[in-house]
Amino acid sequence: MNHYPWSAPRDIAASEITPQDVWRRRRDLLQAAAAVGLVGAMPRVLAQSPAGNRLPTKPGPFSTMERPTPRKLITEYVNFYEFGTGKGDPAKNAPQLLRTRPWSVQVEGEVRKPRTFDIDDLLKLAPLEDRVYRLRCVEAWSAVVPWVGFPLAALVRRVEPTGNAKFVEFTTLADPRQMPGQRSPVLDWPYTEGLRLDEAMHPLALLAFGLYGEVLPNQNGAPVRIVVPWKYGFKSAKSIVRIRFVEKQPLNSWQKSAPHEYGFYSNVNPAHDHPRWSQATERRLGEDGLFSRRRPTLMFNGYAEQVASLYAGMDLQRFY
Ligand SMILES: Nc1nc2c(c(=O)[nH]1)N[C@H]1C(S)=C(S)[C@@H](COP(=O)(O)O)O[C@H]1N2
Ligand SMILES: [Mo]
Repeated sequence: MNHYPWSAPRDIAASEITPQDVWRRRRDLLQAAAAVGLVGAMPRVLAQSPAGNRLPTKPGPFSTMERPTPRKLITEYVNFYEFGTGKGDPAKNAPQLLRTRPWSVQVEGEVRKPRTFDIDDLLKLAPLEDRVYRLRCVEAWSAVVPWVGFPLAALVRRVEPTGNAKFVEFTTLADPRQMPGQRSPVLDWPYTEGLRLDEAMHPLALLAFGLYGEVLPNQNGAPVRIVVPWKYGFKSAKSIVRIRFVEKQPLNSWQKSAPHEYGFYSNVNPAHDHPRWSQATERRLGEDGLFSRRRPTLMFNGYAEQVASLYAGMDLQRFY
């Protein structure tokens, strides 16, 4: 069903329509594209992606058939305020400053089996999948990113939430020595984000370890981040060290810094403007230029078919 006057590119569970060999070919194409991205990039980017950074993956469901944004743009036009507020700052700073091993992720709170995962154990918790998702920043730009990860639900099930677990809070590393952005109070550090438990369990929500078939570049949230494709990019916390199951709706960093601008849900909603700008359209990274058209922003970033039922009966103007 299409709720919008324009014809939306519909996401189809690719596993439903593409046999394995088509998937394989598509993945090979992605890998070739990644290689081209590397060839065209600076040596610094090459250094970030030595051979051996490849992750073993299998094709996952739900991928968009849209063309992925070039790797160079995905890795060099980035928001990661821990490394500076400029779009180029994270690519400049994070590769040298962030140490991603050893790394552990503490899973705690309202769960029967709390556990601290070493990152390399966490990586092995479920098979890694290729999933190409759109990413929509609240700043009205978007990208198509070939992520590598597995459903967040796999981790949630492993720790067995109790009946009191209603929300999940994600926390990014706090270390001003590695993260120079944390030396200024641009946000209330550490960066935190939250999801309702059923949102976290949705099969689209991803725990991501890589992109373009390789280990995540530091600036994109290494060694592990959240990806929630139907919400604005900022819901997808990077470089996380803690996942906590709680009963009360947690505050997130953006709500704390500007409560009238950012709510808890932060679903992509073209009908709900940011107080300072419209959310009706977006610019796709890589499509800049004199004649490039802005794209209409789609409800739930184009994932309405999969996620709208999570919000049935809710006033999405109020719960933004
Ligand atoms: N810890 C942390 N996570 C973060 C951010 C941040 O500043 N710090 N920025 C968010 C925003 S605003 C966006 S749009 C996405 C961007 O992810 P990408 O740059 O890897 O595409 O990361 C999100 N996760
Ligand atoms: Mo963003």
